[in-house]
Amino acid sequence: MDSALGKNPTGGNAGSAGTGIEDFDIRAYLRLDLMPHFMCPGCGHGIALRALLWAVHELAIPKDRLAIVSGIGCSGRVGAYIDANTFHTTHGRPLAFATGLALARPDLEIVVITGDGDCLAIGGNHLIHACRRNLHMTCIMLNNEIYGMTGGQVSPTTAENRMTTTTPAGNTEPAFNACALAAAAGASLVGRGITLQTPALKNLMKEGLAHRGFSFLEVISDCTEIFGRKNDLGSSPEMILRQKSQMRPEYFGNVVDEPFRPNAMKTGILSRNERPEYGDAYRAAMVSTRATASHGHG
Ligand SMILES: Cc1ncc(C[n+]2csc(CCOP(=O)(O)OP(=O)(O)O)c2C)c(N)n1
Repeated sequence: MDSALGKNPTGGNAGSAGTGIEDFDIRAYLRLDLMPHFMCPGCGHGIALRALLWAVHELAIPKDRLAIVSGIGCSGRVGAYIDANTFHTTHGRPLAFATGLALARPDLEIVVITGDGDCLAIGGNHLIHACRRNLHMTCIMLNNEIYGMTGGQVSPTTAENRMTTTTPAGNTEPAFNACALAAAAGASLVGRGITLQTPALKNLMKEGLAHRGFSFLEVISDCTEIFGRKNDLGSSPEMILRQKSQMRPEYFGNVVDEPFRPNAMKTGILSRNERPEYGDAYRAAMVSTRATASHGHG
């Protein structure tokens, strides 16, 4: 897993690495032998990948302790480019794989990379139970409002009236608010970021990684080539600036309305609910059961 650049800025020891943008070289965290990557020009998933690896760099998480679990989709494919322990699993099931991994290897920092289809459609059941259990992991859902990899079918986050391959007359289904869903299901940290603000997104990911328990982070990530084209949203710079028109950065205050632009979607940490981590509780219960059993047998 050593970097193709021949240096590993994470150093294998937390605290020994540099932690500024000036010494962050994303190439040291990527599998360069897999380049060129498969993402379309303007795809937000690449920006989200950069923010994640920047967060990993600043937290000095050793590559050997980092496990990336991803599902199927353009979002799922992103994980494979990371030079760490990576599992490219089945559609909708990365949280199920990650659950087993987190219980067997509590020493790992587990990051699940999933898409809005992967996480909320076929994988919706796994999401609500992962939120309920509160195992220590960070689930990053890249929301591009569409099934990108399979050619642009409608997803649970596609806004009403939007054009997709399967909604040629416009989408008539209401969209899920993934963050509200995760919070209601019990996720102990919930946040949302946009790819337009990469440093803020990196900071959000740092908070998610540092939080002990299940962190759910939604990243608004543009699909320029399919969703953008089908909905006449313009070039990738136009699309990414559109994020700004709908969302107000946390530092302007999520509560202020006038005269700022409409705050259709809040960003930053949306909810935090500190409670016992499932793996800790499970291991403690096993230890006390074993102690009782061995005591009982003399
Ligand atoms: C069991 C199963 N059903 C369907 C598929 C086809 N499939 C692959 S990716 C995908 C949708 C991915 O969409 P999303 O999670 O939003 O990710 P994106 O590609 O947009 O990043 C589907 C339906 C599959 N691989 N496996």
